Parts: sequence; structure tokens; C-alpha cells
Amino acid sequence: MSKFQALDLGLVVRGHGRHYIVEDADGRRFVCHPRGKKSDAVVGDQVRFAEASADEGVIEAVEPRRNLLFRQDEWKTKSFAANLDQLLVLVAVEPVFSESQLCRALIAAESAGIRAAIALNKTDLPGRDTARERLAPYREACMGLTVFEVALKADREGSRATLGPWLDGQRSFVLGPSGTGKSTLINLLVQDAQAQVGEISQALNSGRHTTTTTQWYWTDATRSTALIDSPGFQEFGLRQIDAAELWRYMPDLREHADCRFHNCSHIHEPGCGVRAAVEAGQISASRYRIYGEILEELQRKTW
Ligand SMILES: Nc1nc2c(ncn2[C@@H]2O[C@H](COP(=O)(O)OP(=O)(O)OP(=O)(O)O)[C@@H](O)[C@H]2O)c(=O)[nH]1
Ligand SMILES: [Mg+2]
Ligand SMILES: [Zn+2]
Repeated sequence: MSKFQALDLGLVVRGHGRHYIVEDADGRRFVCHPRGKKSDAVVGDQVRFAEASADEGVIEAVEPRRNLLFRQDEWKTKSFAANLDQLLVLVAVEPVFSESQLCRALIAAESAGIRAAIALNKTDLPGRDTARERLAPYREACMGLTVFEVALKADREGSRATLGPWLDGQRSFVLGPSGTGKSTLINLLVQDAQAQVGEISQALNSGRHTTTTTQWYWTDATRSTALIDSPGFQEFGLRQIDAAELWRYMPDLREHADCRFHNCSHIHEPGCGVRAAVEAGQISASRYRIYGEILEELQRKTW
């Protein structure tokens, strides 16, 4: 029997620098510090912890993870969360989303083995048709993804009905650029969440992120459905991915990677199935362009 088995098992629901909020099986919450200097727990982790008082504890160990969603920029690795069932990438009609960032988030999920869906928010705004068109290559017919359309603030009931069934019973991470409505979604589905929503920073046009920490919310009293709110991201490095493997994490490229050379980079080789599919309009030109950009970035890696 491991020496940790006498300890409480808890779920990390929030991380804040050197301390964590850990929830035990009864829903009690503890402010926990990690034993020793190193703190590598992330939201969604199961941890073994020792109670130090009624509401404080010490994390002794992090249990093995089922998966970990993270990005790796040039200088640092940023873990989003662990042990997820699914990822909801939330984009909006406004601010206009970067397709490159959308691709990157989806690649990170695919390589971590986490299923994903996209939701387009603020469909009450006039740019809706353009945004919808830009998402066409991601829909079921092309890439097998579900693309939801919602107006989390303008049509609360409709949005709840659209997303509710997909989220029900799952642990979903909500990821997206700043200002897309992630916290608005949390507030819609979680009673008393009171996640701060970005009216103020938007009014000042300061470009500041409203949400600054990743946080776990249960939508129901039985704690079977969870939503994880996160700060908007700007950078999304994928340095964890081997350049030669990149295409495997883009399902539309993967589907057509029937190439003459087994180590085809799908950029310049003759007899490339991916390029043929791009020319035939079966792979979107913008997705292929983004593939090339990310590939170049990964090939420039200096280690
Ligand atoms: N027009 C419109 N605005 C919306 C809708 N949903 C949310 N918003 C607004 O979008 C702004 C940003 O919403 P937030 O929920 O704070 O966005 P966020 O993704 O949490 O942003 P960060 O925390 O900075 O990452 C707020 O002003 C919301 O009121 C919608 O359906 N339509
Ligand atoms: Mg937010
Ligand atoms: Zn090829």
C-alpha cells in the first residue's frame, strides 16, 4: 500500500501561483500548498493531500493524468488543464477570430487526445455570415467537427438549448481568445458563478483580459457536469509537436495524406495527396496555408 493512500483525494479546481484550491469528494474546499518547491499540479488534476486545518492542506502527490491540454511557446510551457473529456473552442463574430489560433487550439486538443467542438458566439451581430463562412471548413462534412452557433447574451434560452446536451455529463474546457464570451457562458450555465464579464475592459478598449485564472465550475448539484473557464490567449505555440507529425493532428490533411513518399511534408514533394486535395478544393486553402506556417515554425526550432 502506498504511503499516499491514507491521504485525502481531491480535485484541483483553481490554481493561483503557489497555492491551489482543492475540492474533496464531499465538495469541501481547501487552500493547498504543494509539499516542497515544485508545484506542477494544474486544474483538473486529482491530488493526494493532507489536511492541515479545517480549510487548509498540503498537496503530497499528483495522480497520473488521463490527458493534459497545453501549449508550448518559445520560452514557456503553459498547461491549461488535465483530465478533460472535451474542449469547446469559443470564437465570436466580434472580435474577429484568428483562424490560425483556432487551428492551433484544435491541433493541441487532437494531439492530447481530447475531442473538440467549436461554438460561434454573438450571432446577433451583423458580421455573422462572414464568420459562418470562415468556419465552413471545420464543419462535419469537411473535418468532422460540430460547429454550434449561439448568442450567449442575446439569446440565452436558445444558447442553453444548443450547447446543453453536448456539455451534459462531461468535463469541458472552454478555450478562446479574449472577449469571445467564455465567462458569459459560465454565468449562463452555472448558478451563482459570478464570473467576471468583460464590459469594463471592452468599454475602455484596453485589450485587457477579464478572466485571469483558470477555474473549474460544476453546473449541477450532483457535480456531474463541469465547465472550466480560462483566460483568453493571444499566443499559441505548438512546440510540443514534432514537425513531421503535424499533419496527423489535422484530420482533413490526414484524410488525404495518401502520398508517394511516406515521409512527405506535403509542401513540395511530387505525388502528394494533400496538395492534390487542396487543388481539388477538398482541403481549405486557408487551413493548408496555416499548416505551412506552423510547419515552418516547428522546423525553425533550435533544439
Ligand atoms: N453582442 C453580443 N455580445 C455578447 C454575447 N455574449 C457575450 N457578449 C459580450 O462579450 C463581451 C466579453 O464577454 P466575456 O464573457 O467577458 O468574454 P471572455 O471570453 O470571458 O473574455 P476574457 O475573460 O477576457 O478571456 C461582454 O461584453 C459580453 O457581454 C452575445 O451573444 N452577443
Ligand atoms: Mg472571461
Ligand atoms: Zn504529401
